[in-house]
Amino acid sequence: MPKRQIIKLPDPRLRVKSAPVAEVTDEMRALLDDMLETMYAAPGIGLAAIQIGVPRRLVVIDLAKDDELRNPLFLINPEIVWTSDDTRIHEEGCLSIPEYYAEVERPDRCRVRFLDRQGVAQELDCEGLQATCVQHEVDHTNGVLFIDHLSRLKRDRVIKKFAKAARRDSEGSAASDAAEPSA
Ligand code: GNR
Ligand code: NI
Repeated sequence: MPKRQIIKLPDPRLRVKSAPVAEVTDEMRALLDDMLETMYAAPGIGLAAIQIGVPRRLVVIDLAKDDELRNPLFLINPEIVWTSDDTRIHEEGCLSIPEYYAEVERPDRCRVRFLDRQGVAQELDCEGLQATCVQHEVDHTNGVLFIDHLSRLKRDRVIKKFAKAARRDSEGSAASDAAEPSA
């Protein structure tokens, strides 16, 4: 089960709407296992397939703390079918937007409908951190990032910062390529 590379802002693939999975096959289960390993290694509490560049509606979540047993949740074709009117504010981060954190207000509770690893339809009522995480991941399957829930000023500032860093990185590698043509 190899670990995969996590794509980062401003990679345009993060804005793609992922396609539903037609059937839960061994290939899909292998992909879920890769996602889980990638998420644990990062480390993170959730990961959507698009974050490893695969535009499929697949999500893994594990909210267990370091000293607790692993408790992975696999969501295939997740769909939020109900949200509460009451909200909560949580400081969110994203493995695709490293080292940036901001408070996001979302419904405190939600119900998510999905297929499990065996392809069986399930519904799960979520609240608190689990509800926040499920909504964050379902957003990813729709090409939506947590920064889209911030003010335009804050969002534009983050996007600019990451675009600039990406430019700097590519210029840096171009410069070192030129400096060491034989390497
Ligand atoms: O690891 C993660 N932590 C987190 C914290 C608050 C709200 C959402 C998250 S999800 C994030 C991993 C990630 O980027 N998933 O898409
Ligand atoms: Ni994320």
